[in-house]
Amino acid sequence: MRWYKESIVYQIYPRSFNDFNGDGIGDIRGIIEKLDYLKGLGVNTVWLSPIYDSPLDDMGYDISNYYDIHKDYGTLDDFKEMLSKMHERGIKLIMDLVVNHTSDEHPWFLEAKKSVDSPYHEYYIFRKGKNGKKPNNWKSFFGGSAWEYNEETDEYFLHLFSKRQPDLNWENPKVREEVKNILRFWLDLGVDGFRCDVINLLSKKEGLPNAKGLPILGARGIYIDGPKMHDYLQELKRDVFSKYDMFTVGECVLINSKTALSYIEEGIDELNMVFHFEHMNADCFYTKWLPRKFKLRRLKKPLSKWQYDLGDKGWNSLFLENHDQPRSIDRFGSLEYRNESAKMLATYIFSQKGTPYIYQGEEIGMTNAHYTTIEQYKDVETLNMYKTLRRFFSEKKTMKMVQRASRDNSRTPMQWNQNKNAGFSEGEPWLEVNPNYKDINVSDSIKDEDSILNYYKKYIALRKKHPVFVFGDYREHYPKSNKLAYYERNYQGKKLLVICNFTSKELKFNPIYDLSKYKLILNNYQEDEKHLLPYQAKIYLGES
Ligand code: ISL
Ligand code: CA
Repeated sequence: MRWYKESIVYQIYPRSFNDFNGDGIGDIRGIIEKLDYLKGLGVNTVWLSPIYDSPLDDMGYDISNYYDIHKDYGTLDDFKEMLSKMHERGIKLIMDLVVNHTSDEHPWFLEAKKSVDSPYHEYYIFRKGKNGKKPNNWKSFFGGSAWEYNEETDEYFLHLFSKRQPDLNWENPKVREEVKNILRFWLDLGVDGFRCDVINLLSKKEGLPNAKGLPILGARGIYIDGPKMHDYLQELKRDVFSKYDMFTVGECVLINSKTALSYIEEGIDELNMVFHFEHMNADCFYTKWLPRKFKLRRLKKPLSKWQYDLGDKGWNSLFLENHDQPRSIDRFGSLEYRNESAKMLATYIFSQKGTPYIYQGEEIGMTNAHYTTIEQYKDVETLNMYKTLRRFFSEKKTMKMVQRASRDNSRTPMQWNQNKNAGFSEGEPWLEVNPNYKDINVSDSIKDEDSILNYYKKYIALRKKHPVFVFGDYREHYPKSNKLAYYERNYQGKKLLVICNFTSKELKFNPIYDLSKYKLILNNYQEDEKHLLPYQAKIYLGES
């Protein structure tokens, strides 16, 4: 099966995409309205962030009913209509599968916490405290301990994310059967695959031993890529995945390429690809909350490593943005050269070997929210971190950190046009629209020949035309440069040269090849000089 290799995925964050009924919240009918837009862009797969029933403590990554749609987004019938209209347009749909944890309002958990005798008690991970303390030293990804006290049973339960997201007990075969049923339900409706949320956290080491060393990093092998990961994934593959024409992309926190291959290597195929985050440290230390200056080498090095390590053994996923990450222009490009740098970043990331994932708004060069007061933010992680940081830093310093790192940076409503609320909603948007929508929006981008959006369209069309974009192998030049990104791709006698200037200055470089023998097939400037202009990106095609 290779269609996932030829996929160009567009991620929709439904709450912020398009509001049809004017209640300020994006919805399924809003998505249906924009399918022709997506078709026009040229994407052929959509990944939809969670739309299931949920109290929305973590904006849907806390599910209370896996078999129904949240009323904010519509009904199951709306969903079926959307899916068939996607398929009519040749667009596949992958759903978000969130099964490391549920919501604390899921009926399983409501039962589980009542009594140790409840059949659902074993669905979750409850433990007695140790000498009046928590069961172990595990930390939540959202800050603080990963344990919360449950009075009814005088125990603690595990939550690797917010305390309203209790972790499921994958040791329990009943839990695994429940998950398979959920998968079958959506696959039987015609869904084409899953993005599997924090999938490498499913297995917790027996005895739940303390993590050693740094918080979270020290959890490798304990609750990150734990001992039974392969057993669980093999079982899902055997009983479900292998029975459908579908693909999976596993979101894997703190994973390296070697461990990734143990899941995705062709022949193993427990997952088809993973999202890793090593390149997201290009401007921070392991977490966005510990910032450092962006250096191109820190972006290129991990990405190239994954290109080489996966080689022809495994398939990469290519992204710079998603609903958890601030906008890439603010991080790796330039607000001053917004148009040029957005095009350059797309050229750089999506021309590597793997499946491109475009996050909504990335294709028009949307930028960070930069709200000025904490009340404007809605994301649970942001609000938790704000409280924690405020204990150590001034309001001003804390807000600066929030403005840089918050997940709401990429969750502001999609900017469709210059009308009220950027055309996202007739009502009061659930999260404030970025005021720059007058300058940055879809409608103006469609009309402007030179827009980021039209560059994306050209780029996608090229990618579809030349198989070397999809299947070519990867070789990097000037790996040490902090200014220039340059790599080539080779396939069946064709060679692509991808050349990007990551600086705001003109840049001289030695092109290695005689460029007069190559055809310039993409350029984010009209000019074609020997040197590169600020944030210039070029792609050449020639014979190997
Ligand atoms: O976004 C992060 C921190 O700012 C990441 O650590 C993130 O929490 C991690 O990549 C897991 O993300 C996924 O699972 C979370 C959910 O909040 C994220 O939105 C989701 O992408 C829990 O389900
Ligand atoms: Ca709505």
